[in-house]
Amino acid sequence: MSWAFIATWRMALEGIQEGAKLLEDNGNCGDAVETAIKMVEDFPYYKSVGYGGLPNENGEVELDAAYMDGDSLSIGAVAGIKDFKNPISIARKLSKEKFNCFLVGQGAEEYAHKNGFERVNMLTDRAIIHYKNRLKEIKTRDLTPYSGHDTVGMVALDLNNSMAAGTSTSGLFMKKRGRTGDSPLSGSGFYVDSEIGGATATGLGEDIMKGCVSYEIVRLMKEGYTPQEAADKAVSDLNNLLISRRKEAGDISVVCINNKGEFGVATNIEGFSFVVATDSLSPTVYVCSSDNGRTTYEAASKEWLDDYMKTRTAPLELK
Ligand code: SD4
Repeated sequence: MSWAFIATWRMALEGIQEGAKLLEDNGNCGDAVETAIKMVEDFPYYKSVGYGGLPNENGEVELDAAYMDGDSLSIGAVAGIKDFKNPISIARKLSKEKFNCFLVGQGAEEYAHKNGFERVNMLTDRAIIHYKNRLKEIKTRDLTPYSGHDTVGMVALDLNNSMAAGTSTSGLFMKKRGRTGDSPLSGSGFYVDSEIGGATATGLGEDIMKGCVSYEIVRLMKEGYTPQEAADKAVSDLNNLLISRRKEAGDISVVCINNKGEFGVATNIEGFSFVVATDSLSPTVYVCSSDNGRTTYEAASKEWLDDYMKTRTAPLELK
């Protein structure tokens, strides 16, 4: 019997470390996912998840999150929710509902309020500085507002062979009010089936949604592909399809594990990082490269890791 825990981006490291302890002690995969994602949501220096997430073009932090139980296939999700501390917990609670399990905007906020979830103003002073600086840059240079995006997505397998997946994001910086990406959408931002495996995606939601890439990876694993083969095939097929039909493909990165605890990762960008822990691997950050539809990765160096935290927490000034 094995356990495994995987997540997108370096920002998941502390959460994966905590969740790995739970899984090692025979804890539940859903508790591991929720605990770990809450840690990412609560860390103010991550600009794309939870508290400290960057706002939409109106200066409002609108958050998306989802939770899926791989045993029952129950899904809960929120989109465009404002001023609640832990969207992942609201999504998990919604996954227990038979109806009305994906709520947006005001409806999600009313549900969260009624169920006693903690309210917090999620817009930090640091995010306001990013917002003001970006407004100035957009005026003076021809910048696309849609840069900077690091959704956290996680998949866990516990010692009872149960699996769960979760995502949480503030979506794209400077998005239109109400814009929703792939992260809360089943099959696109995440999918998990305890009898097969699970996957989660990060990148340009508008393009990830065109290929339902997380579901596709799980489907390929069911057909017998290893997690690494399934991830590479799903990402490179979608990337090539988008290029052939539309001449360009946005960023697409995925991580996945199967129900034996084997993992896979794929990306069409340079520098995608992920974190993985299993019963035979302590929590490790890897950095990926992509070459012709094949993804390779190596453990992040100490310099890379030091630089990551230094740049995230560096003082920020109004331009
Ligand atoms: C979105 N996929 O809202 C999210 C953003 C993201 O890494 O993943 N960033 O489109």
